[in-house]
Amino acid sequence: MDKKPAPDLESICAAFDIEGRWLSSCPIPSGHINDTYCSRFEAGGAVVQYVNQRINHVVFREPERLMENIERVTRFAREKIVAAGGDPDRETLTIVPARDGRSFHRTPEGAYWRTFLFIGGARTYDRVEDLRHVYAASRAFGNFQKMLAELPGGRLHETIPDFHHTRKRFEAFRAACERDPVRRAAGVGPEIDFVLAREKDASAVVDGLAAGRVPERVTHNDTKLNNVMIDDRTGEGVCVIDLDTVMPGSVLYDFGDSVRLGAATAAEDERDLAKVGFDLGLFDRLAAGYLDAARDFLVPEETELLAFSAKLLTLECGVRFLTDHLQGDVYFKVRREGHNLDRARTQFKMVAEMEKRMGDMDAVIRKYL
Ligand code: GN1
Ligand code: MG
Repeated sequence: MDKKPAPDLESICAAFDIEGRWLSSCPIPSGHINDTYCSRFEAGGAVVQYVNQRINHVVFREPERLMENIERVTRFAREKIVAAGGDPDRETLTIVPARDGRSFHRTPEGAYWRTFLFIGGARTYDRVEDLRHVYAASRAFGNFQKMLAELPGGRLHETIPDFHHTRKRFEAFRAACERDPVRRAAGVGPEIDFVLAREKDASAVVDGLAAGRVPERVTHNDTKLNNVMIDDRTGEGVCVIDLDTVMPGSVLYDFGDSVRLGAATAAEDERDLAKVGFDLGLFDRLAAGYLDAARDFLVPEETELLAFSAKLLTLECGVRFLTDHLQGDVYFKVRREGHNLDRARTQFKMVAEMEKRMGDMDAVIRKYL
C-alpha cells in the first residue's frame, strides 16, 4: 500500500562520503515512518555496508533540526564510549556525512536522506525470542537515559512537539471520531468506547511534568524492543538506534513504551487476539533490566508511576493507531486494509490485561527498586 516509487539508491549513496564501488541496495522493511535501506559497497577488497534512510518529513517537519539532535547525541555517545574503552562504531550510530559535509542530503525533489554505518554482528528483534534480550534491551534504554543526563549544550529540539502528550492524543482522537472523514467510526464502536472509558488516565504523566513533580529528562521516546541492536554472539544490547525522537521527555514515556512490545506475547499487528497478551514474566525482565541501569537516578515520583506508565503508553499508542485508522491511514505505513485497526486492537487487549495485573506489576517494580 506504500505507493512511492523505488528510489535510486546508487545515486543517493553517491551524495554521501562513501568510499568504494556501489554493489547493491535492498529495503529493510522495519519501522512505520521512515524508509530504510541497506547498501553494500566494495572497498579495498572488502564488502562494507551502510544504512540509508529517507526521513519522513511530513512526520518530522524539521529534518535539519532533527539531524542536529542526532549529531549532538551521537557525538557525545561516541566520546563516552571511547573513554570507556568500547567500540564507538558499534555502540552508537555513526553518521556518514554527505559530500557537502552536512549530516543529510536533500535531493532536488526535496527528499531528505541520511546514511549510517551498518552495525555488523548484531540484529534487532520484532518479537521476543529470548528472555535475555528483553533484559538486555531494557537495560540498554536505561543506560541510554543515564548517559544523556549529562548531554552538554542545552535542551534538544522537540522533533515532534507534544509527541507523548497523552491528553492531546486523546483530543486528536475525539476530533477524528467527530469528523470521521472516511466514515470508519461506525465500524469501531467498541474500540472508541474502550478509549473514552479511559480518558481520565490520560493526564497523569503530563500533569506531573507540567507541575514539576515528574522531572523532564532527555529520553528516547520510541523504546520498542527492536530499537536496540542485540549482539549475535553475546545476546547483550549493543546499540540503541532510531534516535529521531530523542528529545526532552519523561523516563515514564520510555519505560512505558518498552512494555508494549517487550511484554507482548504476539506481534503488534497480530489479528488473532487470542494470541495477544501481556506476559508478567517478560515484564519482570523489562523491569529488572531497566532498573539495573536507572535505579540510582530515578526519583519516587517516577518509580511510583512505572507500572502505570506501561498501561498508559500502550493505551496512547493504541489511541494513535485508532486515530490513524479513523483518518484514513495517513500517518503510519500500512500493508493491508485495517492494519491500523488491528494494531489498535492488540494494544487495547494488552491494556485490558495490564489493568487486571496492575497490582502484580507494581510488586515487580518494588522488587527491583
Ligand atoms: C513508529 O517508525 P517506528 O516503528 O520507529 C512511531 C512510534 C510508535 C511505533 C509503533 C515517530 O515508530 O511512536 O510507537 O511506530 N514513531 C513515530 O510501532 O511516530
Ligand atoms: Mg521510531
